[in-house]
Amino acid sequence: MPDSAADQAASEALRANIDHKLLCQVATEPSVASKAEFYHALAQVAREQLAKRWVETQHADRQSQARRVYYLSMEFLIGRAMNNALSALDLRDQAALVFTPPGPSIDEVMECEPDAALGNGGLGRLAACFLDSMATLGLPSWGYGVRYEYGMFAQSIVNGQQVEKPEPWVQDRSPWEFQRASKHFTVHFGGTAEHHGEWAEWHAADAVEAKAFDHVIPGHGTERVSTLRLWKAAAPSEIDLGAFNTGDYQRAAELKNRFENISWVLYPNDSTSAGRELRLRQEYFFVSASMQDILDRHFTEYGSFDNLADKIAIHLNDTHPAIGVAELMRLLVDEHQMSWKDAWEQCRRIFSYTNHTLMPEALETWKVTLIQRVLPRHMLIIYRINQEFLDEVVRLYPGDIDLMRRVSLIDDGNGHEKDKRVRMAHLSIVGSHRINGVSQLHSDLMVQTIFADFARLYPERFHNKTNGVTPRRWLAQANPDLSSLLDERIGKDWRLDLDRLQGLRESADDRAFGASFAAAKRSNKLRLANYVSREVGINLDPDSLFDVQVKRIHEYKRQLLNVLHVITRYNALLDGTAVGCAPRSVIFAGKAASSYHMAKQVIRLINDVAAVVNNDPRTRDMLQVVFIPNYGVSVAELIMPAANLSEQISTAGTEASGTGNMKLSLNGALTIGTEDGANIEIRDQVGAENIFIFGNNTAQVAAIRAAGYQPGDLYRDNPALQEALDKIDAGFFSPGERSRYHDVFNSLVHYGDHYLLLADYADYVAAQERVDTLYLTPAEWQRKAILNVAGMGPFSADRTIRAYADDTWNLKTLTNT
Ligand code: 26Q
Repeated sequence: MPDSAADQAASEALRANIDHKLLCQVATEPSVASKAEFYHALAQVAREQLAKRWVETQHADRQSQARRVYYLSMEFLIGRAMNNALSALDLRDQAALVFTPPGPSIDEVMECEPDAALGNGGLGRLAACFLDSMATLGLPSWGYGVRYEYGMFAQSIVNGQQVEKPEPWVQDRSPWEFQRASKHFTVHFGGTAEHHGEWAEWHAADAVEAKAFDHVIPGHGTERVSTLRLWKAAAPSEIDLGAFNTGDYQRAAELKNRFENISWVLYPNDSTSAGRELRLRQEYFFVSASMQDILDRHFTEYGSFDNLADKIAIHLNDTHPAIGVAELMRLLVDEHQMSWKDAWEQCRRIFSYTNHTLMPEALETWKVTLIQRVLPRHMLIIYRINQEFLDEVVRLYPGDIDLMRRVSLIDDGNGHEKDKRVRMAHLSIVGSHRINGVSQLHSDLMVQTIFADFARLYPERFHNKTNGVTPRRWLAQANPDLSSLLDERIGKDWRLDLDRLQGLRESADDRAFGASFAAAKRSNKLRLANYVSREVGINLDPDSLFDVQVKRIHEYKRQLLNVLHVITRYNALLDGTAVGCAPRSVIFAGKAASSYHMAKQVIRLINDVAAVVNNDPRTRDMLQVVFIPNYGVSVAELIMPAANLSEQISTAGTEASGTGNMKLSLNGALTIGTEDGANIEIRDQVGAENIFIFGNNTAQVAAIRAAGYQPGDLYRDNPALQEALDKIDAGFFSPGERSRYHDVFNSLVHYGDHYLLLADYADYVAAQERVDTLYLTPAEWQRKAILNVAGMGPFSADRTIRAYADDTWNLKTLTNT
C-alpha cells in the first residue's frame, strides 16, 4: 500500500472530489452516505476523466486519419467497470486510502456495482478482453453491440435445481454509459423490394429507431480509450403521436412493444442456433445501425466512399452479425449509388470473420422464407452474391455439381422450397478476406472439416488467432496478492508485456518464493471459502485441494465426467481403497441454457451428490463438493485466483479454444485436461511435465467412433465405473425420487455416450491420482504452479490483438500521450 506524502496528498484530493460528487450528483454528504451512494460518487469521478480521454482519443483519430477497426458482436460480457476504470486512471491505490474505517472499504464500495452481463460465456467475454487490449494498444477501435435491457439471467439454486430470473442490469441509467442523443438511426423491416437493374427500392413495412449508448473502454498505461457503442431499440416518435391523435392507446402500446422488444433480452443460448425471428431482428437491428453509423462517420471525414476499404475494417464475431455483409452492399448500392462491382470489391477488403465452434447445431442458418419476409432486399442481395460466387466456383472446378451444392450460401432443403436455408457461415466466408479459428487445433480442424471446400478455394484467407485474456482484469485486479509478489520479483511491466512472466522461471526452485506464492494462493482460497460459506452455507477447508470446473454447462464440456470421478473417489474412500488421497474440494459453477434439459440435470446431480457426500462424516474431511450459483465475471474474479486445479476436460475436438483455462493457469492453477482447444498450446508453453494431460486425442476420438463405439462394454468391464454409474441410476443420490437420473445413465450407457465420457474415464481417474500424489508434495506442486504462471505470456489478449491488427485488420498502433 503506498503511503508516501505524495500519495497522501493525491488521496486527499480524490476524497475532496468524491465529496463534491456526493453533494452535486447524489445530493448527500459523507457522514450519512450509503455504500451505493459512495459508489455512485466515485463512479462520477471516473466518468469525468473517461469522458476527457474519450474526447482526446476521438480528436487524435480524426487527425491521424488512420484506419479504424469495428468489432461487431452480439455479446460483450463486461462485468463490473469500477476496478478496471480506477486502475486505468491510476486512482486505485488512492481510492483504497480514501475508503477506510469507520466508512466502507473500497471493496465494499465496488461490490455495489451490478455486472454488465451482456453475453453468454466465452465468446462474449473474449469480446470484452479484446476491447481492453485494443484500447491498451492504442488501436483506433470501436465495439458495436446491443444494449439489452436484460442480460444473462441470474441463476439461483432451489432444491438443487437451477432457477432463472431476469436481470435488469441498468435500472434507469448506468454511470458508465453516455447516451448520445444526437446519434440515432432508423432500421427498417419487412415489406417488399423492387429491382431497378443493379439497385433496388425497398418499401419497408416497419421502422425502428436505434439509439446510441457509449461505454468508454479505458486503455492501461495510455490515455487512449476505445468505445463500445450499444444500440437500444425505440419506437419511432410517430407512434406516440398517432396514438395521441386517434386515442387508440391499446394498439399504440402493442406497436411500441413490438419495436422496443428488439433490444429487451439476450438469448441465453451459447451452443444452439435458436432460429427465432426475434433473434434475426436483433442481429439486423444492431448491424444496420452500426453500418449506418460507420458510413456516416466516414463520409463526414472524407466526403466520399471511394476510400472506404482503406479506412475501415469490420470484424464479425462469429456469424451473428453476418447479415452486415448484405447490409453494407445495400447501403453502398441502393443508398449511395455505388456500382455493385465496386461495392463488392470494398466489402471483401473490409470484412473479416472469426469462427468459434465446429459443432453443427451451433452453426447459424436462417430459413429463406423468414429472411424474405423480414429482410426482402437482403434476400435478393444474398442470392446475387451467391450467384456470382457459384459462377466463380464453376470456372475453377467446372462440372463439380456436388461441390457447388456444398459451398452454396443456400442449403436447398432437398428441393423443398420451404426448407431452403441461408448458411450464415458461408456468407461470412465469401464476404471476408480473412477467416480465423481461435486455437491452433480449432483452426486446423476448421479447414480440414466444416470449411474444407472453402480452404481449397481460398487457402490464403484462413488463419489461426489463438485466444487470449487481459492480464489487467484477470491477474492485476483479480489477484492483488499474487500481483504484488510478481512486482517484487520481475517488476511491474508484466501488465503490459505478459512475456515478462518468463522471468519467474528462475524463481521456480526458490523455496522462499514458493512459500510466498503458496501464501498468496491460500489467502485467495480463504476469501473464496468465506464467500461460499456466506452464499451456499458450505464450509470448505482452505488447505484442501481446490479442484475447479467453471464454465457453461454443456455435455461436450463433460461436467458429468468430473461427477463420475467424484463418485468414484467417494466410493473408494468408503471402502478403504483410496490410498494416497489428498483432501479435495470439488467446485463447480456455470449456467445451463433454460431449455437444455440434460445440462439442468447435470446441475441437479452435482447438488444431489454434494448433499450426500458433504454430509457423510466418514468422508467429510477428505471430500467436499460445492456448486457456486450465478457464475459470471465477478464470481469468476473470486474463483480463478483460488484454484489449485483447473478442469479442462472436453472431448478432444469440441472446445474451440477455452479461455477459462488461460485465466486459471495464469493464476497458478495446474491443468488437468484433454488435448483440446488451447490446452494443447498451454501444454507447449508450460511444459508437458507441468500439466496433467489425459484421454483420447482427436484422431483417437475419430477412430473410436469409426470403429463403432460401444460404451456398454466399458461399463461392463470396469467395476469402479459400473459402481459409480449404478449409484446414479439406482437413485442413491436422489432417494426421494429413484428414477431421477435414469435418463442421465441411459445417455451414457445405452444411447451412445456421444461425447465419449466412458472412453476417457479410466485415464481421467488415473490422472486424478497423479494430481493427489503431487499435491501431497507441496514444494513440487508449488514449483509446477510457478512454471505455469511463467509460461502464460503468449495467452495475453494483447498478443492476440496485435496479431489481428497485423494480419487481419492492417492497423497501426497509436498513442496520444
Ligand atoms: C446463435 C444463434 C442463436 C442464438 C444463440 C447463438 C449463439 C450465441 C452464443 C451461439 C453461440 C454462442 C457462443 C459461443 C461461444 O461462447 N463459444 C466459445 O467461444 C470462446 C471464445 O472463442 C471459445 O474459447 C470457446 O471454446 C467457445 O465454446
